[in-house]
Amino acid sequence: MKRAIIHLLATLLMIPAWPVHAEDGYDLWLRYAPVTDQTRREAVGRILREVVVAGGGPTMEAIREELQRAGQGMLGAGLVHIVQGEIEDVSPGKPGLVIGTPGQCELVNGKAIREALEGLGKEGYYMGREGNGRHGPLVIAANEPVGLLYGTFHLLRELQAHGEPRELPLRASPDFKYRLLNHWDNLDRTVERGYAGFSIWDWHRLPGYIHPRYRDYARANASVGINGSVVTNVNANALVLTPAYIEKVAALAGVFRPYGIRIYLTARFSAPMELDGLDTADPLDPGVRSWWKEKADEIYAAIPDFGGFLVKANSEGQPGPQQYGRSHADGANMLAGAVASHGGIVMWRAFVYSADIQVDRAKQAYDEFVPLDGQFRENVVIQVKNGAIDFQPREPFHPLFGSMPGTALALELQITQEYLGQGTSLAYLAPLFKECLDSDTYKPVPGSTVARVVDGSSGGHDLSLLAGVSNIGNDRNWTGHPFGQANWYAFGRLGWDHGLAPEEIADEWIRLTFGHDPGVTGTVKEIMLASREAVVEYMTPLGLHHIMGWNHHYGPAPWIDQGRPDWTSVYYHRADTAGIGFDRTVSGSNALEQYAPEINRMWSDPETIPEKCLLWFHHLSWDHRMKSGNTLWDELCARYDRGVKKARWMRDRWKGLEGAVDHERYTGVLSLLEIQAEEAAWWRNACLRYFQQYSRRPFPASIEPPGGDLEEYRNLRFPYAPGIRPEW
Ligand code: BDP
Repeated sequence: MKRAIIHLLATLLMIPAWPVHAEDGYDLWLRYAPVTDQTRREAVGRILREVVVAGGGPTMEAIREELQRAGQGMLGAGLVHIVQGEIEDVSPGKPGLVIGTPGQCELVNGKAIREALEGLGKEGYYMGREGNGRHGPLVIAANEPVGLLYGTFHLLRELQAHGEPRELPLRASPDFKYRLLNHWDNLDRTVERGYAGFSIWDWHRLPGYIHPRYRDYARANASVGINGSVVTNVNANALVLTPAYIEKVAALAGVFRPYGIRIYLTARFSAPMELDGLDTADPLDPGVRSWWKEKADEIYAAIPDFGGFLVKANSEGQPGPQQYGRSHADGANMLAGAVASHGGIVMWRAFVYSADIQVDRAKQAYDEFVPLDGQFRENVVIQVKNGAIDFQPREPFHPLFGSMPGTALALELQITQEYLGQGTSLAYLAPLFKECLDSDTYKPVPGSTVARVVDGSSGGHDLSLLAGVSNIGNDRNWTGHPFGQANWYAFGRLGWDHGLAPEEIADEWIRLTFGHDPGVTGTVKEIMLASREAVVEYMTPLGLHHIMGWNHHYGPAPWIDQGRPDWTSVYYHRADTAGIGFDRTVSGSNALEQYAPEINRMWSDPETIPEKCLLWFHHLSWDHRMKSGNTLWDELCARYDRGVKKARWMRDRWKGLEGAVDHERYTGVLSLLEIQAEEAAWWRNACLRYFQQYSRRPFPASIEPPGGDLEEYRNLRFPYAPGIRPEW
């Protein structure tokens, strides 16, 4: 009966009574769910019912389409009227929203709006009421159509999350010029470190078949401000540079273009040899140089707005200039020369280390790159991971930030959860991203945060870039774990505005994804905000790092002591009967000298270093006294145990949402949280039992005694774990 009444009401109001399709996550944060609250509905209706989108072209078309889709979803079919043209074309009455550039639209061509657009560049936008009054139509103005697209998505986000734009008038422009997803997708559709199925790029059927997903991918990215996509793995395959693949890439670029997204490729350094039989890939060889120049010309002929190349060279077995006695600068500059006249860039990765060099792995990138500062061409950016080891659950910021003032440095974050529970764990990563962005490098002066080094404001170069290793695959919900979507979302939002707080981003995402029920939003937010720290605690508390499973990186394996030393776990935790941790002070590897003196001083002292990074930099006795009064051993136990309890708490909090969240997502997330709680206990038990062999101390009575059998844990094998690198 109740259902019948709702249905009747919904028909009268012309809104669907329940989603036409199940909440399978495909729509991401662009669900445009029916607005049922009457006041909100009226507010949204006032804006979206009559809209003028001035001017034509593919981006304007995309804007119209999005508004149509949004209006239809939020208000109901047939209730939105979107016209292309000028204000007079709207009938009857006044439009609620006018969108245009000064060149396209009389209404936004006034002095005030033109002034407001100054300094906003190509991508920025202005949003306000006409004449700044309270009742005039809402206006979105920008210098270029792509700015209008961003403004439109901003408005739609506000309407979905809050029913109205909260801040008017508003001027916005992005903090980083390039905001790129890096897909580690292979041409055979496997995804390195991918936990959401196979690659979304259906290379075999491209260019003829354009999967509808490509467009939705572009929409989703544009909606959070992402403006570029590197579609291939950094462990690159030269084949993507052949004519057949260039045609496929061009087809994707065509889908992305209206959404302001440029396409980029990874360049395999040895491609001239592999594809055309050159006998060298030496970057100073004239034949090699013209090969790349011609290759770039060929790509640009097919894709005029091609973004450029991302390169992993002389790292983990990838070819590079050092094979020919040349430097990273020689290699990067050669490629940069090939794309420069087309406006392209080269992103050269600083993720380099070698087992043959007897130097702490954490120091190697700095040692190799700092001497090259100032030698890179203007269209080169050095892409640096957030930390000096490898995307661990917690890392101190990379010492390269602030140390190369003459070079543009990009920040590379990992959205895919290779080291944070992969496809089974809820770990909201905005706090991790922010922790790095907000870290003060003290170089050249206090206040030079990583964000300011990267956005160029503390160094003054304009090539600024934020990269995120994508967590997207062809799973119906894009990211495998439904909460993985929040990390994609947060990455985009921070790329646009690195001042946003993780709480704010979570709040937005939850409203867009689960609606406005305060019981739901509050609980989900609490879970999300606790999640990353929970993962750190049950995996690698107090600055431990790199103690995960071999190759697949799934689960704990602090016992790994065979194979390449810098890929073992014992290399990093250094547990022995005397204590635990990696001494990176002056008495050890002295990695601390790569940081500013202020930091070096503070972190060199176990009493003044933040405890969260303690064992990253110090080897301390098991009886070392912690701030809590505990010994180090007891504290380690307490943290591992707390992490497990937090994971269970997350699961239990979620259980409280039964009935308040749709059944499909409720049960799906619950099963994953059950798995996560079990995995948390696995981590704690395996690590504490392993370390106890060295600490030779009992588990404190305050923790749940770690169960399990160390031998059994050691013998677990996961030969087909997703995302694995089969050749390792
Ligand atoms: C490591 C991954 C490996 C990547 C490498 C990279 O395990 O699969 O190829 O990073 O960033 O964390 O190049």
